[in-house]
Amino acid sequence: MPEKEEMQQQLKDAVIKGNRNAVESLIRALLSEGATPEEIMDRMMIPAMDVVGEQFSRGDIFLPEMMIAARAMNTGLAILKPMLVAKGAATKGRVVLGSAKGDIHDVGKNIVSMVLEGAGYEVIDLGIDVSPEKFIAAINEHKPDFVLMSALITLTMTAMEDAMKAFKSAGVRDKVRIGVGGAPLTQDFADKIGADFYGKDARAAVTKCNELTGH
Ligand code: B12
Repeated sequence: MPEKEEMQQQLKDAVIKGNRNAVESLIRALLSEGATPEEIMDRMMIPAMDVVGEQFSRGDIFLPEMMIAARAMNTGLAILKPMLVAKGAATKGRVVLGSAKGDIHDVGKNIVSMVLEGAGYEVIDLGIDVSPEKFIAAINEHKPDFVLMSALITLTMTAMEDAMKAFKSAGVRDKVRIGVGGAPLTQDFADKIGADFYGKDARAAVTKCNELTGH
C-alpha cells in the first residue's frame, strides 16, 4: 500500500480504537502530505465512526469504547477546526445549534458547527442535551436566523418534536428558520414536525442556510 493510503487506514483505525495520540500525529502527517481537512474528515474520520457504530450494534464493543472513540474523533476535529473555520468570510447569519434534549452525541453537531463557521456563519453552540427552554432563551437572547437541532437516537427525535411544540407555545417559532439533522432523521420526519429543512450532512446544512439567506 502506498504510504498515504496506509496512513489513511491507520487514521481510521486510530479513531476506531480511540487512540488520541495516534489520531493527532496521523492528521498532522496527512496534512503535510497534502490531504485536505475535508478529505480527512469525510473519507477517514466519519467512516471510522460508522465502523464503531457497527461494532457496537454487533456487541463487539460497549459504551466505554464508543465513548473513547468519540473523544479521539473530537480531538481530531479540534486540530482541523482552525483550517476549516479560517476559510470563512463575513458573517452571513447567526445560528443557534444544539443536540436535542436527552441526547449527548456531539460529534456530528460539532462538525456542523465548524463547517457553518467556515462558511461564514456565526454559531452559538448550546452543547448537548439542550432543553426546549434553553433553545427558547437563546432565541430571545441572540435573535438568530436559524436554530439547528441534532439527534442521534430515536428517543431524542421525539424530543425534537416536543421542542417544536414548545417554540410555538412560546411564540418564537416564526422568528427563526429551524433545521434538523442527525443519522436517524429523514426529510419525512422533518416535514412531520414542521421544520424548515433537513440536512443529511454538514455541507447540506450550509447549502440550506445559504439558500434561505439568499447567499
Ligand atoms: C460515538 C457514539 C456514542 C458516544 C457519543 C459521544 C459523543 N461525544 O458524541 C456515546 C458513548 C456517549 C454514545 C452513547 C449512546 N449511544 Co451512541 N453512538 C455513537 C456512534 C458510534 C457514533 C456517532 C457519531 O459520532 N457519528 C459521526 C457523526 C459525524 O455523524 P452524525 O452525528 O450522524 O452527524 C452527521 C450528520 O448526521 C449530520 N448532522 C448531525 N447533526 C445535524 C444537525 C443538523 C441541523 C444538520 C443539518 C445535520 C446534522 O452532519 C454530520 C456530519 O456530516 C453512533 C453510531 C453511528 N454510526 O452513528 C452510535 C449510536 C448513535 N448510539 C446509539 C445508542 C443506542 C446509544 C445509547 C442509547 C447507548 C446506551 N445503551 O446507553 C447512548 C445514548 C446516550 C444519549 N442519551 O445520547 C445508537 C442509536 C440507535 C437509535 N437509532 O436509537 C447508535 C446508532 C449505535 C448503534 N448502531 O446502535 N454513543
